[in-house]
Amino acid sequence: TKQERTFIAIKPDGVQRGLVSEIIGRFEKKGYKLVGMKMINPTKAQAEEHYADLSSKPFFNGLVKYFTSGAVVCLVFEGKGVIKGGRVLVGATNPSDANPGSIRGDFCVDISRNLIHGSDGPESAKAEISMWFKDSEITQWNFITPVYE
Ligand code: DAT
Ligand code: MG
Repeated sequence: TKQERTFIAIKPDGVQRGLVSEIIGRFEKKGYKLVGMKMINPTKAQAEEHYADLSSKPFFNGLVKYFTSGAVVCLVFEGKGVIKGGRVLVGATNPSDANPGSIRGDFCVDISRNLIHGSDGPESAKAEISMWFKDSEITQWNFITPVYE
């Protein structure tokens, strides 16, 4: 059966604070399968498209500026329940509400510097993966001993 996929991005503050391996490691150790990974400098147009749903918000310009302020690591993880489970690893949008043990709960304090993006549902996951990755950039590989059926 085809496994669910989600789009995760480590935002510029995550890269600059040396949290790339910590963040990828949490997803890997949970048992999600890394099938896409690249580092980019997002353009303003990409940031605006990625956050298009929020274009009417007062924080939109600041959000786009933040997202384009440095290198971002784009990731695709695959696995059972990975969209919802990935959001649990990420934690609440506002780091003040994020539980300890979550990435935002453990490593940040400011909603406008919250380290990481994770798709919030099946539609956004599909749209975000196809926005940030070409099909040829998703790499197929198999577990010899599956961590789930
Ligand atoms: P999430 O990233 O948890 O999916 P979201 O999709 O509602 O949250 O918003 C996208 C990003 O926008 C979020 O990670 C940080 C920023 N943001 C959201 N609400 C904000 C607010 N009230 N003030 C400043 N930035 C905000
Ligand atoms: Mg969101």
